[in-house]
Amino acid sequence: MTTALSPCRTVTPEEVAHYQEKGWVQLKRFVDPDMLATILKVAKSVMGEDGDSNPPYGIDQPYFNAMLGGLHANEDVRPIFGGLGTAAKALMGRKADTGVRLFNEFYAPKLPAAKKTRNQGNGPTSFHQDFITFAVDRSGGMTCWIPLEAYGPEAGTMSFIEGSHKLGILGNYTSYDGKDIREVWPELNDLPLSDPVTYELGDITVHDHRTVHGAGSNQLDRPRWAYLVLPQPADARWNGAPPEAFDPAAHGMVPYGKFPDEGFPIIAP
Ligand SMILES: O=C(O)CCC(=O)C(=O)O
Repeated sequence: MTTALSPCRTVTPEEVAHYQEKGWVQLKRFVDPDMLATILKVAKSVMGEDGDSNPPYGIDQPYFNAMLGGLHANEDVRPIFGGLGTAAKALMGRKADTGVRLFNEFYAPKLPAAKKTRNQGNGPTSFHQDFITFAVDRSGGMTCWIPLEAYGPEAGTMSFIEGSHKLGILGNYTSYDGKDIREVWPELNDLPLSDPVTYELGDITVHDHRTVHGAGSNQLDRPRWAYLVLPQPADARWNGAPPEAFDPAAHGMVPYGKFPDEGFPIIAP
C-alpha cells in the first residue's frame, strides 16, 4: 500500500500561538508549489487567463471575482484538504477532540484595478469581519487564503487588525451605512494593523472569521489569483439566518441542525 505524501507541512507551536493571540498567521512555505500550479491551471480553465471569463457566480462585490472551486472532488487536488484540515485543527486549539469540516472553497481572483472588467472584483477589500456572513452558531471557523503565485502589497494583499478577534461579533458590513468599520468600532484603532502581507510561492495566511481584515486594490495588470478554503469546527451548526455561503434547502438542513458530511466533508477527524 502506498500513502500519498501530504502537499502541506505541519504547523509549529509558535504558529499556533501567533494565530490564537493575533487572530491570523502567515504559514511560510506551507504548500508544495506543484500543488499550487495544479490549482492555478484548473482555475484558469474555469475562469480564463484573465480570471474574468466565468459566468457570474452570484456574489457580486468589489473584493474579488468569486467562483466555486469544487476541488475536493478533484483527485489531484484533494490531498491539500487533509493538510489544511490538520493545520486548522491545530490552530483552532479546541480542548475537546473536535474534528474539522470543509465549509466552503472558492477562487478569488482580484481583478486589475486599471482595467474595465466583465465581472465585479477589481476594487479594494474594505475592512470587515467574516463571521456574521456564514450563519453558523459558533466561532472557530477560519479562512486559509492561498495565493497561487507570489504576491506583494501591489497585488492587493490583506492586512489584519491584530487581536480584533477578541472584540466579539461586530455586525455585518452592510449595516455600517457605507462607513469604515473603524469608524463604527473605534476600539479597532487601539489595535495594531499588520502590513499588507508579502507571500512567496507556497506561503499562505490563515485568519479567524472574527479577525478584521482588508486589502488594497490590485495594481498589477493581471489578476491576483487566490484560492480560499474555509474550515469550520465539525460540530458547528447552521444558526438559521440566511446564509451567503451555502443553500440549506439543497442540503435538507434545518436551523441548529448539523452540516451533512456529504456536502461538507470532514477534513480532519
Ligand atoms: O481576497 C481578498 O481581498 C479578501 C479576502 C477576504 O475578505 C477573506 O478571505 O475573508
